[in-house]
Amino acid sequence: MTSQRAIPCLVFRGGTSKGLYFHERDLPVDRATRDRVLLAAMGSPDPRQIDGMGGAHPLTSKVAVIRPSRRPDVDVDYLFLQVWPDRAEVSDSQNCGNLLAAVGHFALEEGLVEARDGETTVRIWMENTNSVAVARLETPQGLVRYDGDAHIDGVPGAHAPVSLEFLDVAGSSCGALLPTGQVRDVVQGIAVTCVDNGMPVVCLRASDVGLTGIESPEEIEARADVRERVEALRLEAGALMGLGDVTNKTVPKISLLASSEHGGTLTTRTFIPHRVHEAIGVFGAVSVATACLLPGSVAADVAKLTVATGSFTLDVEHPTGYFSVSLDVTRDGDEVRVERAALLRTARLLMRGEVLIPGKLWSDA
Ligand code: NQM
Repeated sequence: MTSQRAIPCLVFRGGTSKGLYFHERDLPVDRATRDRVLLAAMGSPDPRQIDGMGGAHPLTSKVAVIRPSRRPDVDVDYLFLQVWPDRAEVSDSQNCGNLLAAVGHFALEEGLVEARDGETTVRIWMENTNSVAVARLETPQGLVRYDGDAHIDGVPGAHAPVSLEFLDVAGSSCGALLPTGQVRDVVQGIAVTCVDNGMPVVCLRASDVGLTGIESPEEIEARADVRERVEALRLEAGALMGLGDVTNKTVPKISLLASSEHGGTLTTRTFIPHRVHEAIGVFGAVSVATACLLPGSVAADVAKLTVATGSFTLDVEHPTGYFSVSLDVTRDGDEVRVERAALLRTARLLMRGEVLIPGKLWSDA
């Protein structure tokens, strides 16, 4: 007899993040109970998450909840939940393209989708943003392959690639690619471009908050003046973007832009929203890359891009390297449409088993 409750769970690194992956059927149906259970599984609220599986950073305190889909042409539904390390909060207000990178692997490992010999395509409904992602994985002899030659910046070594493709993520959280209706706004006296191509992001020049844009995340986090300024700007921009009071939301992200340091399109330092990302999120990178293609945007100014229509690969630099985003762009007058976004990630199954939580958290419900 144990006072703990065991919940089946897989742990994956997805892209540059790490999280717990659950079948929806294994979690409480009641939302408040589910959130209590996930907080306990991660060890929140506690900045060190010492009594749980969380890694004391938002990038390693993430959850994916997966179920077979009832939608036509979709294999599985994926709900992303951000478990705050230091607050008793679980948020579904954003999507996560990094955990998404391992959703296809989970579906195959758990028998939700049958692997083909060679390559398997998994179609994923992203519940946070009501949009579809297509993941393509290597599956020689019907087995998920993890080893390989693909490297992504922010992750040591090389692994099997997973390609991700999105056909329509514009405005998926805010309702429009340009949520304020303008390509440029002034917020707290600073020129910004608010964009949502899968992730609500506010783009501004790093120099406008007193940075060069190539500081390390630690250096930026040490600057209380910058953190306060960015948060004040975020609260105002969030309301302008139609997201309401974003005090307890993880969106919008704030991406500080500067000219490319290593030959890429431009360089970024991104608040997610209170810590500074060691790299950049997947949809964060797609949104910043998209902003670079919008004439008149702050990002286009920084990137100094002359944009036409067609297919582009933009290299978004970040603190640990760069993130390449391929975009297919069409244009109707001044209106730019991103018809397709594609990128490469890697993912790895780290553990399968059961996560244990104090039993009374669930049975008391
Ligand atoms: O933007 C961090 C991450 C993310 C989210 C964040 C992400 C995305 O790197 O799609 O992947 O911005 O909260 O996991």
